[in-house]
Amino acid sequence: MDLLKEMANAVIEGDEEKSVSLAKEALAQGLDPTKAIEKGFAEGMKEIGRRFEKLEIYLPQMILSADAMTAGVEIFRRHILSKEGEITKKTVLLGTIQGDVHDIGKNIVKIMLESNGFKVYDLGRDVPVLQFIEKVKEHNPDIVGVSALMTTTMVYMPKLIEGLKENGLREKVKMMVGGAPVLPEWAKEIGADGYGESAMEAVNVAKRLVGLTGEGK
Ligand code: HCB
Repeated sequence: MDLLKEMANAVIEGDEEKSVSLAKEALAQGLDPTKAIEKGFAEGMKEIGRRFEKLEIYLPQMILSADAMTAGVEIFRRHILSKEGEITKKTVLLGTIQGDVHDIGKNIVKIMLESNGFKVYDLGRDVPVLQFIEKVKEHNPDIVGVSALMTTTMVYMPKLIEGLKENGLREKVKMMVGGAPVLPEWAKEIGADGYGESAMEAVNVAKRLVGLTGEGK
């Protein structure tokens, strides 16, 4: 079986040990970490999402899969950060929005931003709108990157934008949004400056927003 498929299966089976050893094998084979995460582990996680939706699996299995993916991604994180490139001095305040504990995607975005020279202030998950606003005042970032994985929590994104406006901060920062249920049209509708479908796209968008390249939606 090809390695990427094996990685997806390790996540589907919730096999943390296997995820870790396959991540190490992928690095030994010289596989690009971004590709390995997106085409390997993340594909397994998509399948878990489908099975959960069809009630073929339940929460405990989803937790095991999440743990397996997190453990595998950690191997890549250590590898990527050990080769950190040039620092851009641009900063991103990153977090998963209020009411939402999904942070696997946000953590991947963080790794990719850091490995592309951004300094990231990671607020974690289930971050209240008010805390985002306070942290913008404290860190004065170039970009606020927000993640939401649920239709019930993505509604806090426009509330955050409103809150930034009310505090006179909206013009000072760029807003980037993402997460599985977030679509580019919706990002536009709520007045975000950028949308990332994947972590790599988020990096391109972030670069565009701070004037480093011309790419990204
Ligand atoms: Co969760 N869950 N879950 N879950 N979960 C989802 C999200 C559902 C869609 C599953 C389903 O029903 N089909 C669903 C949400 C439905 C909705 O929209 N309302 C759901 C539900 C309902 C729940 C609970 C409520 C279940 C329950 O308790 N009954 C509960 C939520 C509790 C809460 O948040 N208050 C829950 C819990 C969990 C865990 C804890 C078991 C686990 C999360 C572990 C963790 O994150 N530490 C989990 C997981 C793993 C999932 C699925 C299976 C996978 C999510 C994931 O990690 N994807 C998900 C199914 C799905 O999404 N299809 C399911 C992989 C990452 C890599 O993709 O999209 O997050 P990503 O990130 C990408 C991309 O979007 C982009 O870059 C990333 C990398 O390429 N990106 C950004 C992400 N953020 C960005 C920000 C930017 O600014 C830019 C780009």
